[in-house]
Amino acid sequence: MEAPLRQFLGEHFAITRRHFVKAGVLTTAALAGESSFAAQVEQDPRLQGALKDLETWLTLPDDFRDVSRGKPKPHTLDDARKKEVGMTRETWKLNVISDTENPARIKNPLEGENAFTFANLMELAKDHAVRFPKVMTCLNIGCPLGNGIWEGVPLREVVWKTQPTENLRRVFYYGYHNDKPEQMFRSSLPVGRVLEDPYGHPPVILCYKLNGQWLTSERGGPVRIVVPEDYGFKSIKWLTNLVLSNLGTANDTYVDQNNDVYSPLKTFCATLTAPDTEKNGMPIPITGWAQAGISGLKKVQIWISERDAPHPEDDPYFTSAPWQDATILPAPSDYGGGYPDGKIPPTTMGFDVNGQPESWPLPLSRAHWFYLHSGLAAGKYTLRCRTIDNNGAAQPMPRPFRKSGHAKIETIRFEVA
Ligand SMILES: Nc1nc2c(c(=O)[nH]1)N[C@H]1C(S)=C(S)[C@@H](COP(=O)(O)O)O[C@H]1N2
Ligand SMILES: [Mo]
Repeated sequence: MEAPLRQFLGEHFAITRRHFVKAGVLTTAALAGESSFAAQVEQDPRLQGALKDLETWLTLPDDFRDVSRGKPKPHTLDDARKKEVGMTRETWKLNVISDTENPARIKNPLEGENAFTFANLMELAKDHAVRFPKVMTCLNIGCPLGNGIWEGVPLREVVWKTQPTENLRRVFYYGYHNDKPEQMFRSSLPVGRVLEDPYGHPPVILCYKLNGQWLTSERGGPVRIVVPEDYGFKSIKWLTNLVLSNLGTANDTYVDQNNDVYSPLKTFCATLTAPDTEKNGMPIPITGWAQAGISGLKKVQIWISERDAPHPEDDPYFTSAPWQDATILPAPSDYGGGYPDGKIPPTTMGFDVNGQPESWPLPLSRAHWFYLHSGLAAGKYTLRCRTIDNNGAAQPMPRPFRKSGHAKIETIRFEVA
């Protein structure tokens, strides 16, 4: 067995053992289970290969999938044009004003000569910069776009600079879109979420770095909003305007597209290596990723059934099926993402002073998992995988509706010859 895999298994079982000891349920059976499992992995070169091929925990900034609108997409403009329209750190300007239709009372709007610059942002960063892991996921795409460590200044620091006094209920914001109103992509938040961080979530930030590197134009640089617990549509790129408003309701572009804009990240999973045509009686390796939404990630489970086996119609989410627990990969020693040595820098939220995660899987980010099935007789089969969140809800519950974010149970058909 290769050294990294051996290390991975060693780490994994050390963590499992610690968990069992803590829970006071360490038994000789559990220990025997560990070593027989390690032996199985050792004997399965396909599983070893699949584990080795898994993407690193952090995605390289250039490997994120892109969800950019605009004709042309703003990040494709040439450097001279970017400079002209404020899409460089040297020329970036943010206007923070009161909404003309639903005015909030503010004493010090930031616009024109008084607009907020990148130098102003770096000044605030000295005292207020934070960084935290977050998976970027589109509400309308069934797969995370990438997992990163986002760095920035809490948005409230800039809101306070305007000296708001009353009638401020909502903050809405948009970015550069070729100066064409019909291309604007806008998002918004209740001011309370900007001013305070509920449930242990990191703050909403004006983000300027991803994985320790300046935010690229494609990722929304020089500055984008990042909302830790929400889907991607809240994290506006090429930010240019913040509007402080007394509007009492959401006015996101996504509202007009029949989306549930009050829906934070869901917990769900899918496969990366899935069976296709398998050999009779041979072990079947399965790997995948899982997203830990606002209710965390307790388990990933898989279920393989004979293709045409009947299932009760009143159980659309297969809750009565014999699901089996998969193994969630432990924290890696190399987080990837372009960090030197794959190490997490100090003072990253969710990690301790030594760069070790305070919990695992980390909330609002991505994890990987695997399962080794011992083998099946010839026939046609269906594989499904699902997550269980920390409240015990099995995917796609507790929020199964499509327009509040993807959570459908993945279904893979395969054959054993
Ligand atoms: N200005 C602007 N910001 C935007 C978008 C956009 O089209 N324009 N797309 C949003 C959507 S719907 C998603 S899912 C995320 C995707 O982030 P990414 O392109 O960095 O992966 O960006 C969001 N921010
Ligand atoms: Mo999106």
